[in-house]
Parts: sequence; structure tokens; C-alpha cells
Amino acid sequence: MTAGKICIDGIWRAAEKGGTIDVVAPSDGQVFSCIADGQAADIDLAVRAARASLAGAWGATIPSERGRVLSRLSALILKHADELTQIEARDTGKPMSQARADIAACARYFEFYGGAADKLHGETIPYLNEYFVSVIREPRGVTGHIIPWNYPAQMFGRTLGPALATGNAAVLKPAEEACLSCVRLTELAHEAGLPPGALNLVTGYGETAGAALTAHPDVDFISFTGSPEVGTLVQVASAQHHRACVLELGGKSPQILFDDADLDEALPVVVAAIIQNGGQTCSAGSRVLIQRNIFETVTAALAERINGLRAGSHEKDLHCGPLISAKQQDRVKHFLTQAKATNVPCLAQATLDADAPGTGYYVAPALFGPVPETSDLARKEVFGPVLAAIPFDDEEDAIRIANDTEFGLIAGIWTNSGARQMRVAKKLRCGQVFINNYGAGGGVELPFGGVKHSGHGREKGFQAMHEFTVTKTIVLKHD
Ligand code: TXE
Repeated sequence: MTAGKICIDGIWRAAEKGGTIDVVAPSDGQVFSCIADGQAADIDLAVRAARASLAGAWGATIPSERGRVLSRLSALILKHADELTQIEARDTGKPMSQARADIAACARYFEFYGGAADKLHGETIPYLNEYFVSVIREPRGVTGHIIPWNYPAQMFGRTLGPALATGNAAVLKPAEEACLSCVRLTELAHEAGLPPGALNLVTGYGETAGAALTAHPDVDFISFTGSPEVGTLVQVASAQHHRACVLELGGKSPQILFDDADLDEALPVVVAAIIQNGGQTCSAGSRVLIQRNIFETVTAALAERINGLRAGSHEKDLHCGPLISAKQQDRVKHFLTQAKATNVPCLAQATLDADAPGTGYYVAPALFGPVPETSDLARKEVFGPVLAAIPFDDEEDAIRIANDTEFGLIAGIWTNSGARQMRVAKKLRCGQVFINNYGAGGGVELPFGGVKHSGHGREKGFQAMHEFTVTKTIVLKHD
């Protein structure tokens, strides 16, 4: 794999200023590789290369051929799945089986969008006599993609699949904390036949490379996944250029357990939804709302499950790996300390594996409850394996608490009452609702995105292809 380089116009080269950034393995805190420290000058070259590719080979590539390139990339990802899994697990610290699932999901994105590339149709509109009106969909143009460190490979597929399928030329700025899989995937994209300039990769820090991409005047659209704070900066920069952006900014997603829920089904899913990727997941089910008459029983059962979990090195493939960085570890520990200092009961804490290196960034999964609705644990995105249990009285109370955060990404409802399922689903303010399940395996087909501070715009499914295109209305007058 090409270490310490960026990819512009299909060519791997050092950053203009020549700097590199150390890559640290979260499992042991040791430096094991490097990425290029790309900056504004590199972003500028990348944007120019993308623009040129639209006027050249990539712009001339018909949809079915674009689809074939993406399908070949999907096959190459599967062919190199072992290597990519190793890279992803070491770089992010996630357990091997989770990394393997992420690589499969990345391949699935390119499979889906490879197949969809020639299936995005326009429409015709009946209008006045002697007129023929068609509405066609065109690519946005040069698209900028800024992604986080929690799912580098999955994000690569999620954001680039629809962008490339619809004929955009992309500049990707992945996260400085973890992006080695993106480097390898960019190599594979070119091996799959992507023409030079269609995908340009500039690694580097957010404040330099990321900010330069969002401020660049020749970028037509930005797709950003990350913190609400940086999302605001991206939105402001986009407004300054009067261009659209899609923002996915995390959540504080509730799982609502009514007293008629099938608890044998629900509880393993509730636990999985907070420990997956160490809780560093935008759609983590970080609040479990439990009907008051079953609160004690359910929290006792959850505590037993969480006490039985183990966190350790990615190589051990336990329930949970380390967090991504010392900064993230400090952030999560701060929430734990604050909760304990304000007397929020800690009902369970998992065990740290005895072999977990002391230099790694570990936080064992924990359960707190009853968590007061005003507490940070109930309101803020912790982004760690910390579950907040909150009691509710009735349906109305559950909906009120579920909606009472600044976020609105996804939600889970667990009840066997059919009428209640739809009644509650309709009243939740968020972008996805799961009934008697949570996440449904992350289906690529399912439009995904939030409301409120969780962001706007939709990724995944055909809706992502709509985001990456603009319509043009063509009105023809005939005899
Ligand atoms: O995010 P940042 P961080 C949340 C989560 C986490 C917190 C902080 O709560 O604890 O955010 O994480 C790039 N201009 N999420 O600090 O900084 C950066 O290089 C342009 C939820 O890692 O937003 C990286 O590529 N870009 C989230 C990306 O933004 C900038 C996933 C995300 O980093 C930039 C990650 C700038 N000025 C964190 N500054 C989710 N929705 O899943 C940084 N970046």
C-alpha cells in the first residue's frame, strides 16, 4: 500500500509541503504507519484534476460503464477483503469481525451503486400543447467528501458510491485519525478502471485540508459526516458559495421499550447497538427508554449482559475494541466521571481484557440508570460504549423524552401493539425508525440521515443519487 502519499489525477505523490502525519494504532497507542499531511495547495490541485476529468474521460463515460467500474471495484474489495480487514482493524482498533463486516459493507455500496448507475431516470411533464418538457438529472460536478474515522471503509463506499455512479468527480478528505483503508481503496478504484481525476484523495488535518476543501470556490457540493461543530463550519462555507451540502452529524438515538415488548428479542439488540464500534457510531442506541413498571427488571437484565462483556485489542476480537484516540478516551471518561460525581447510578461496567495494552485507549462498556433527563448522559452524544437507561410512564411520555434532545437521527421502538408501533413511529422526530429491530443490518438501500442537529440531506439508497444530482428542465416547442 502507498504510505504517506496523496492521489491526484491518478498519480500518487507526496504532499506539496512534503509533511506526513503519524498513524497510531488505538489498541496499543503505537505509531505503525503514516499518511500525507495534505494542505490547501494539494486540495487545489485535487479540485483542478477533478474538474479536468469532467471535461475529459470521466465526463464522457456513459452511466452503464460507470456502473461497470463500480461493480469491478466491489469485486476487488471482496478479493482483498482479508488485507483490508487487517488494515481497518489496526487503524481503528475495532474488533476483527466488525472490521470484516465493514469491508463487506463497503463492497456492497459499490455493488448497489454499480447496479444503479444506469437506472436513475428523469421525467417528462405534460404541459401546454406544442411543448415537450423533460426533466433530466445531471451530476453536481466536483464533489468534496469529508468523512470521519469511525467507519473509514464504509464511509468511503457510502459517500463515493452514489457520487461516482451519478458522474461526479470527487475529492476525498478522510479523517486524520484513521484513513489507511481509504488509501488502499483509492488504489483499488483505479485498478478497477476509474479514469485519472475522477477520484482524488488528499489526506490531512481537518483545520487545513478539510477547511481548504470546504472553502474552495470550484467545488460544487460537499458531503460531510462528523461533529455538529464542524458541520456548522461546512454549512457556513457552503452558504458563502451558494452551494448545497449534505450533513450527517450524529445523534442521541433512543430505543423505546414498552412493557409488552419481547424482551428476549430486544435486550441483545439494545446491548449490541451501544457496544458496536465501541459506541463510536452516529446511530448508536445510546438511550434506552424503559416503561417504568418494567424498569427494574430490564435494567437488571441489561446489567447482567453488560457485566459479561469484555473489551480488548482488535486482534482478540472481543465485544469491544479501544476508542479511536486518547482525546476520545478522555472525552468519554469525562462523561463517566461527571455522571458518578452527580450520583447517577452506574449499574454495570464490563471487564477490560487482562492482555489489553495499558497504552491503548480503552473504556469498558457501562450502563447508567435511572439517568435524569437533564443530565449530559441523557442529552449529549458521548460517542463511547455508555448506555443511559431512562424510565417513562406512558406512550406520550416516551415520545416526549425520545424527542427531547437536539439530535434526531434514528430510533427503535419495541412493542407488540400494532397500532402503537405506527402511532409512535409517526411522532418521532428523526430520519429512520426501526420497529422491533434496530438498524436492520445497516441496509445500503435504506435512505439515511437526520433532522435537527443531526443534519440534513440523505445518504444511501436512491435518495443519495438524488442528492448528488441536480435537475434541469428542458422545454421544447414544436409545430
Ligand atoms: O469530529 P470532526 P471529531 C462526533 C462525536 C465525536 C465528536 C468529535 O460526538 O466525539 O464528533 O469527533 C474534518 N473543516 N462525531 O473531532 O472534527 C476532520 O478532519 C473541514 C460524530 O473527530 O468533526 C474529519 O475528517 N473539515 C460523527 C471530519 O471533519 C474538518 C463521526 C470529522 O471530524 C474541520 C465523527 C474543518 N475546520 C465524530 N475540522 C458521525 N456523525 O458519525 C475537522 N474536519
